[in-house]
Amino acid sequence: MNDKSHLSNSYKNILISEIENSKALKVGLIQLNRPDVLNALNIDLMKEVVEALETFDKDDETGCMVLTGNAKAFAAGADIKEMADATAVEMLLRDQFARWDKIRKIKKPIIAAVSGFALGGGCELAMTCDMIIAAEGAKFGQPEINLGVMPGAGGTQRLTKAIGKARAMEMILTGKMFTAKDMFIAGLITKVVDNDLYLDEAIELAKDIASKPTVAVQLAKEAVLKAFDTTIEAGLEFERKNFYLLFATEDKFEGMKAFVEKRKAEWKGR
Ligand code: DAK
Repeated sequence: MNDKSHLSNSYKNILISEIENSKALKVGLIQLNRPDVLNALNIDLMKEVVEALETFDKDDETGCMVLTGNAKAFAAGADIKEMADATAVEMLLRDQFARWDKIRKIKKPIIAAVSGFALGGGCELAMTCDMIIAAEGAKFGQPEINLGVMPGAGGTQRLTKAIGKARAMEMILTGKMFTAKDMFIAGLITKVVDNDLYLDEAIELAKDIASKPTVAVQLAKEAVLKAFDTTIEAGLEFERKNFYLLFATEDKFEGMKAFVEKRKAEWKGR
């Protein structure tokens, strides 16, 4: 599937581009673009993000995606103005979580490139990605408690699994912001880089991943994510099945043959 024609022209809250990658699949770049409100995640923006991710995911020419904001904010949370008057029933009927859940089904890796604020739903959105590259000035937090609510898009679960109970409790119960370095030490972040390098580094990482054999990348991602919601026994079974499955790909034969023949592998993506 190569039809991305509707991607660039119709969006109002995000910017989309494709980054060429010499001799490898491209990188799909999605930039949150509501700078006046620090990229607050309203319903329309999330709809566009999910649609763009799904389109890149289905596109044969794309190997990896990068999700970013701008220097001041990755995203300062869900749009508070959109939720301020909402009742429980209205929130339930909006069923926004169904859209967030779709991000979990994306097969290709997604890298969050974070600068500035990643708060509340913004921190949760970064955590739905597979890796986070952060500018050293980035600030992470789950400040929902200060609004009389609590994280609702995975914060209590993903954060706790990533950084452990003690630190997750502190973040969620105090609503305080933490630096990129704090979060790196805690294990939430892949790498902290200079403020002006966060996007370049994320794109370089994405290009590297996009140059790997596609099916192996997708099955490996799936197996790592499985570790979040299963026992070690069931997880090992799952890993083993994906491992066997890769022996059915042409890229497995090419990869091992290339090693034996001391040459670079030429991936076919199947
Ligand atoms: N929502 C709406 N507008 C926001 C916003 C937000 N989360 N964050 C900032 N803005 C707006 C401000 O209102 C302001 O707009 P104007 O007044 O100029 O019209 C503009 O962005 C600039 O913000 P500030 O003037 O406040 O900028 P500062 O640099 O002084 O402060 C700040 C930056 C990040 C410290 C501050 O803006 C702030 O505290 N923002 C709120 C952070 C926050 O509480 N975030 C958590 C929101 S609750 C769900 C999924 C997820 C969630 C809920 C449901 N479903 C799927 C159903 C998640 C919930 C949350 O994230």
